[in-house]
Amino acid sequence: MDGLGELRARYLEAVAGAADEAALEAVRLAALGRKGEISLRMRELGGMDPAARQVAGPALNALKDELEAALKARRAALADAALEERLAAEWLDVTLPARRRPAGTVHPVSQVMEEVTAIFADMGFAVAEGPQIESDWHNFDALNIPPEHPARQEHDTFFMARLPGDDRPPHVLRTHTSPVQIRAMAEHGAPIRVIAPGRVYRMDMDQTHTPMFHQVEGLAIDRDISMAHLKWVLEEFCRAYFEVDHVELRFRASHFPFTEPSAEVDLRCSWEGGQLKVGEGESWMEILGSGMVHPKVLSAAGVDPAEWQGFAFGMGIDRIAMLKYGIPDLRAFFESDLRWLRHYGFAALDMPTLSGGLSR
Ligand code: 2NM
Repeated sequence: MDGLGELRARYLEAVAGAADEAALEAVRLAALGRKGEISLRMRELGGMDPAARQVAGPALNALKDELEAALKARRAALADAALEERLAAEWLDVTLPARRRPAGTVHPVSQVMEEVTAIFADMGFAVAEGPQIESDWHNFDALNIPPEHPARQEHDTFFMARLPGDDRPPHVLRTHTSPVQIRAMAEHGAPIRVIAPGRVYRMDMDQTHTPMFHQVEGLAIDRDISMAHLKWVLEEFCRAYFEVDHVELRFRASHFPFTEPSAEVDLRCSWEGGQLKVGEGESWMEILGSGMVHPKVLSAAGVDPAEWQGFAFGMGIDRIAMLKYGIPDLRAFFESDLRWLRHYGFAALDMPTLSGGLSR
């Protein structure tokens, strides 16, 4: 039978060159399948004269056996290679730590700012930012604090130096983040829902005051925002922040130039054994100031008070950080003592979310 040598060389080469199982199966079908080249040759044996068949039959059978053996060997080699590749790719040292711990930690103030932001973001508040060196107008006048107002003295303001001959009011280190809300209203108009977290400055330094501290203020303006909305938002905030199911707030009438009416807000708590428990007990702890934004403040920010109204509130971040994380001394906050930071700091990369638990 002619051409068997060529046939053998061609198929053995095809088997050796098959890159995967599918290619190998295609080679098998082409040679030994029902309509395969070798199968067809075997079917032709019946029409040969006996002498020729005596030679061709065994030769074809031998070729078929050889090819089948080659296919089997190649199939095994491909399977071995695939397994080796998986073992190499999926190799894992289970003794390694899951994640290398960064040497630095997140400062409690940064942690609390992230927590507060996550809580208010969930209620639809965006974060607004503004300059720490503020104009006298944004920090005071726009907030219904005119030059002769006693609140100006109470704010213990840091003033920037003026050039000789410049008799405009000097810029100030912002004494609260309220000017940020003025800028946000002036820029975006109403309706608006923002919080303004950040650094503020007052010339004060004792056991409970540092000249730089942190505040977060909130603002919600729409056509029909009321004190009832304020109460719900603050309750929701306290529940989420202190990670308890129940809180009770007490609103005490107060006075701020930028809100009317104004209220200071206390949170029910107990201090048994020096340990703070929120939502139970007989003590009240003041946590923030709030009120309905004064019509003059809305006007100053370019929002028409005949059409819009809303609430605002402000609280100290450093203090609520101390409360939640049991930090006794405020002044240690800003000393950059590495031992203190390691003790009170939070794992970097562990960002607080409402779904994952704010502080774990
Ligand atoms: C407070 C208390 C009450 C306040 C007011 C405003 C603004 F800009 F909308 F008028 N921002 N924050 C506010 C109101 C702040 O802190 C104790």
